[in-house]
Amino acid sequence: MQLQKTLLALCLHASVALQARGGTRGANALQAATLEPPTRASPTAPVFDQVCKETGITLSRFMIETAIANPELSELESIFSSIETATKTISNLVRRSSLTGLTGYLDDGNINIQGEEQKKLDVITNDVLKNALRFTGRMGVLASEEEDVPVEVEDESAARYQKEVLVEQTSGKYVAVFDPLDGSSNVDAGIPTGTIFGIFEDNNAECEVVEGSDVSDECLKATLQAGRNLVASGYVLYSSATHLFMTLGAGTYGFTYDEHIGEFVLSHPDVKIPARGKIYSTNEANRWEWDQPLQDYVTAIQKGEGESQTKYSARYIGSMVGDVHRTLLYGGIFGYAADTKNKAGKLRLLYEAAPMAFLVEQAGGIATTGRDRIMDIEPSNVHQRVPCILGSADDVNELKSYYAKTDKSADIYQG
Ligand code: FBP
Repeated sequence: MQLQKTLLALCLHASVALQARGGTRGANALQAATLEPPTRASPTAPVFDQVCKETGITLSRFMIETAIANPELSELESIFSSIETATKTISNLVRRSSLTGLTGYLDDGNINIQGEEQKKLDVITNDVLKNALRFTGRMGVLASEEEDVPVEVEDESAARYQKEVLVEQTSGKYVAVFDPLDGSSNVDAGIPTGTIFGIFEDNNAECEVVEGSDVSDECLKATLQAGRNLVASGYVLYSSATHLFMTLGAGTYGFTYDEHIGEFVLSHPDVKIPARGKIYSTNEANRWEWDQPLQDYVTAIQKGEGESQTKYSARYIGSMVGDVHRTLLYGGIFGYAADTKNKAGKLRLLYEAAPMAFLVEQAGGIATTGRDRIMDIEPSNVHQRVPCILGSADDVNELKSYYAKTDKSADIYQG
């Protein structure tokens, strides 16, 4: 209850700030939320008694206040600052790519572990984010869509400064999982793309660098964690505006990049996904290869024969970040289901589905395979795929009701 009061207080202050900056969104956020019961203790939401009318609440200030309210999360401040710097750089690289020759594929036609030919921007954005996270000195392991195996980050600070103990660690190192440029198949056409990230705690001290050998089991264990263990996740959307949406487990917050001051500024406090929407978003070209329950559900909402008796409209960008962002704000349902070709769907559990599921759940929505909660799935492989369907609670529950009427053994995805 105290958390709700604090969040409401936060929204109130944020809405004051927004009104000062001419936005009205805050007012709508003052609704009670039905959050999934957290598996980790929720942090205390930051409170902003005063807001500078010119600056608003920047992401840096949001994280400073979060660290004051939750000292055990203080290291997330530098981690988010590194993500902010990296994604501002990526936003610039993507925006100017047609001018700087950064469109297209790598000259050597490198294929990543997904079997996809890597774009120039896939590799460059991966390096930008990887380096920014490494330089925080807080990371133990990094796992990326563009890295075949998790990258162990060696702590060279002692060697660099010839000092035994340098940085007092209030908690163990962290693990970052990320998709540096989601939807990169769209980037050369100027279609929205994004970066997706998730942060886990890595209390696994045995994760040591072993020169020339494969990734140690300890480091894999540190990386292969279920979504419910995430301490933070978010995405950055590179589109008509650059938005950063994030959660620390106490609601979902949206920031918009203000080029004038070079800061992400709070524009969507305490995001609440509408309980039901009128939009479905999926690659319908796969429809005939889907499970029957999914085909029946989509037919019903297309014909206006679903629970709401409303004819749904279709929207599909083909970049998960873009489709999830719209779904968070407008409501409805987004998904990349299993089909007879992709028996586990297409989206990757660790650095696409789980981080997005955390955000959606914290905004009052649901994320499922059709049967199971995405956040509870234990990954067994860094690049493992999972059917991912998420969105408004009423819409996703309606879809789940179609699966519930059938036996799991008939499903394409057997988990
Ligand atoms: P990457 O671009 O990071 O590989 O992500 C996969 C993705 O592009 C998602 O963003 C998107 O939802 C999906 O694949 C689109 O797949 P399809 O082209 O088969 O509809």
